[in-house]
Amino acid sequence: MALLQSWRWYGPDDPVSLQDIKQAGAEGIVSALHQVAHGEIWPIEEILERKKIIEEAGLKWVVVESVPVHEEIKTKGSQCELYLSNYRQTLQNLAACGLQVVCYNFMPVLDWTRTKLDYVLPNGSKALYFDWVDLSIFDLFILKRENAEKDYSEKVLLQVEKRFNQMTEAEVQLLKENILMGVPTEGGVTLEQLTESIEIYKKIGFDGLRENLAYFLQSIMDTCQQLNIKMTIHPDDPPYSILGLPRIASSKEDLLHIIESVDHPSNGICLCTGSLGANPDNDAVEILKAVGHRVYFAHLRNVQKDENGNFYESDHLTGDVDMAGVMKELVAINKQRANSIPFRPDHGHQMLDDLNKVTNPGYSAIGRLKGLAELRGLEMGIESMTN
Ligand code: CS2
Ligand code: MN
Repeated sequence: MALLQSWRWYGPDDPVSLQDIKQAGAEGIVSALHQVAHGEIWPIEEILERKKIIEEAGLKWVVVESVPVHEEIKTKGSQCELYLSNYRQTLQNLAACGLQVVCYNFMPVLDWTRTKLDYVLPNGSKALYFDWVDLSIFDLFILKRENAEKDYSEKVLLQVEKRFNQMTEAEVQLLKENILMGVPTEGGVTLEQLTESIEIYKKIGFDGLRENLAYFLQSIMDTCQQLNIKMTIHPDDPPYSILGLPRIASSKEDLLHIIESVDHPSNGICLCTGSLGANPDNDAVEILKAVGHRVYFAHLRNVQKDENGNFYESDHLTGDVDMAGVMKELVAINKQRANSIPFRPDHGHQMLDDLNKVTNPGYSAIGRLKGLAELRGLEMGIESMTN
């Protein structure tokens, strides 16, 4: 039984069509109702409508990514119980429609963060990029966070002023937009909201956020058990604290803590090799070996870091992540499962015709098609060596 080749589809407004996805060779669709405001209950009719569109194209909706966790839950605010009950209801509605693998993240305020969305590679294709100096420019001069300089190395601080002074106003604006941007169809946050959240999370801290995640998981586990739903937490991206915000899903130790703190088979992990790979201390193969029994979904992509910790998203098979090692392990884990583990090429380069199109950052068609093709070849190669 092979892994389940999947593809993220943002819904009918996605510039990449279901037909394109079929041509790319994926069978499974990863999708979400991005139109529903965070924290609201997903109506059954809308879930069924999305499902129908996917199935009419001859594909299958296999993972829900994401059912966003409302900030009131992450911060355990006064409305926490209301949003927990909404979350449970959404899970019930999803299960009623046959959807049983759910991805989510527990990153404060921001989802993934990059400083540049069009980093040009030597071959002319474009990739997403994270640069510490650019992040510190945002932090020190745009957000103007109190004591922010304490969080950056001397090397970064030596460059920050000079680079900032050389930037045009449009470049500053773009940097700001890139960092504040959320999931494309869900909208981002404002500087004011971010500053407010940073204050709230300062009080919560690392331990507090861990406790809030455990509380969230405990309060949904019975529902998940009844419905046979597998929750999969997406690792922090990048996998370290930024802008003074705590991060609790960044390392092997974090992920082990998460699955042990609420020790239940429904409390699972989405293995995102690209997210984890951005931290030099993380070894994706070792992490997969440690938590593999709880991995129900995988995002396969690669990153290339430089000596200062900046990174760009590299080709799927080449970069700092040992993708062959990950695939070997994933194939072995998959063999012990009743259902194939779905994986998707997480992000791809903007390349060929897509360079002239408006695409969702990281989610253009051709780069992901290439990624998926390479990954399935890798899987097939590994299978043929081990059989
Ligand atoms: C995705 C995330 O684009 C990506 O990097 O992996 O946006 C992911 O969907 C969320 O973090 C999961 O909640
Ligand atoms: Mn991912």
